[in-house]
Amino acid sequence: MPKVNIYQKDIETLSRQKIEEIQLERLRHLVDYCKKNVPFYAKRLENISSEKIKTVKDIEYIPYTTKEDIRDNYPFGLFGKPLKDIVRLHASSGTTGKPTVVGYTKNDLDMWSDCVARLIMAAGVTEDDIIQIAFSYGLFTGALGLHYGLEKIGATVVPTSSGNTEKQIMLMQDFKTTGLVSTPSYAQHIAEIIAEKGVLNKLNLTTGLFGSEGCSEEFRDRIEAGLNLFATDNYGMSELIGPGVSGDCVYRKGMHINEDHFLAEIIDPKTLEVLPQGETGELVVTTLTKEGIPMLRYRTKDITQISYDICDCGRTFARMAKIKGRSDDMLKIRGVNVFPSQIESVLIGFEQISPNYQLVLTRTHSTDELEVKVELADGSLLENYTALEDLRVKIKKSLKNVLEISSKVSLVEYRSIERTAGKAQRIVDLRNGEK
Ligand code: DLL
Repeated sequence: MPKVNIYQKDIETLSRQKIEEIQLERLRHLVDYCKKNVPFYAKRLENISSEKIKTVKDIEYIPYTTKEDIRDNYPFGLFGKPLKDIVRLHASSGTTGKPTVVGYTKNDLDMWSDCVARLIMAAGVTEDDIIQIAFSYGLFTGALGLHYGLEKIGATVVPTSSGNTEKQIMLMQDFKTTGLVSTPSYAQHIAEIIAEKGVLNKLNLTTGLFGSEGCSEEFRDRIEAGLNLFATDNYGMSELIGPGVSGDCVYRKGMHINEDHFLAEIIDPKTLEVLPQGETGELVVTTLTKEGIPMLRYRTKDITQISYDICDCGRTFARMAKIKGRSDDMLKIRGVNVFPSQIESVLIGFEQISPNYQLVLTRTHSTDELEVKVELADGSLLENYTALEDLRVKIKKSLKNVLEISSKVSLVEYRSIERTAGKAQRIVDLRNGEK
């Protein structure tokens, strides 16, 4: 049987000029497609035609699309194809109200699995790998997205889904699983149980394909040590396709964006102006080839920066830095902007605590208070009040240095912060009623 070669060297090493030519052609087609097939866009783009788009930069004529636009057109109002051409639906659950529904045509599913396949090959996965998918299967795009990409390159997929950690570990041993797909926080939880059982030396893990939530480099180092594997990060979101938008190559110097399918911009989330190359801001993405629910300049709310330099791996597709946070997750505390990822980077530096933490925000007499709850790594310090207090003060000082505001630090017992098999809930904002 011929081997599938998803590493499309001819595409992944195109010159910047060629990439932009492809993007321009696809963008112009997309504008026509959206105007013809999506009444919402027909109205929005009344004064814009594809002829007006002469360079990729002319994308700036097009208004942004937001999550609210998708919600307002619930469930299928932004679809570019009738339901008879839609072969799959997924949805992401928001904190409130109706989910955001997305639809895929057959072509979309092909494109999706190609994009994921490219990223996982760049991360070092091959057809010889046995990969356990510990994302929840269902409306969430993570599990099926990775599933089809992995099958496409011929890897052996073990669809364990999330949860049932003991069984995950048993199967890892019995099947000699080489790769794990999960959120970083669930990977860390699996690592904790492996340590308790003392079975790390019985595992064959080599690669972690982690994504769907933030993970600092320091947290990644912990996971790597706990699972004895090489951890990579990949990024995506339901509205754009699911996983498959960008991912680490083995150099891990930023996640390569599949630029022939996704056109990325960075904007200032306040002024909404497009920022010059290299600056940090909100990621805005246009889906260049998606048919089911095409997105023009979708505001992701994710904060990152993009580099257009050629990577050491030879790929020319632009790379986005690890997500710093979400613009709507950014905590404004006593006038200072605080990203949970900054706090995580500080906490991870302390060996005596586990990487599980929670940020609790309260307001007393109009003043915001931040409590950082951190878990002790084990019970060894529990009776030693001097050592505990010493640790608490050290963490508090380090946080103050980085955040420039003071916070309350509470040390809590190991395992007292709830674990999830999906995305971790790190922020508890009680300032205007719990979020
Ligand atoms: O989480 C898609 C996905 C699944 C990506 C599996 C990677 C792996 P949603 O549930 O719609 O889709 O959530 C999208 O998750 O806007 C980010 O805030 C966050 N996110 C996704 N990947 C990363 C990442 C999937 N690698 C939202 N680092 C996005 C940080 C991430 N945050």
